[in-house]
Amino acid sequence: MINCYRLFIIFLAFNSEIKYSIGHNVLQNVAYGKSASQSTDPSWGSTPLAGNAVNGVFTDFTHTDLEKNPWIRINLGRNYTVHEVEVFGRKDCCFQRLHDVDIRVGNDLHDMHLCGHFTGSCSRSGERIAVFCPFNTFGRYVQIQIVEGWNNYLSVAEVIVWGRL
Ligand SMILES: [Ca+2]
Repeated sequence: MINCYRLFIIFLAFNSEIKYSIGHNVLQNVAYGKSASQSTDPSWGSTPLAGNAVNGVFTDFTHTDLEKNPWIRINLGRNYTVHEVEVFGRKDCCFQRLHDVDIRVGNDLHDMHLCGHFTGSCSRSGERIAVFCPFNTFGRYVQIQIVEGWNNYLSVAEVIVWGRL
């Protein structure tokens, strides 16, 4: 039952008012519509911009250039308690490119703390990586970074950050 409810939330996550509760905490997608940046833009000058990660659309995507450790970062605009981060892979192709990621949260870009790590690669299109952060994870920035391999593109369809003030 909980899983069905969560799926319903995910499909409606474009609406920043969507909430769910863990215990007494009511959580919102605090990433929706916020500022996002990525380590590089594609060298071919196309337009898969970092903001595509937080626009509520699951059929578009972000795209870096080829790098060792590409990242995408979301500036939540203020500090939030972050409970969970969900990263959705591309649906159209290349889902295996999303692999071995660290998800970090912090108040300061020079002092980011590990929320969780996903080992391996996505096995199907549009797959969701869900990471629950340690208790009392708090921060303004959320970063997803590939930490294995030498030649990586980072593409994500959407990032949902479940948090609260
Ligand atoms: Ca998107």
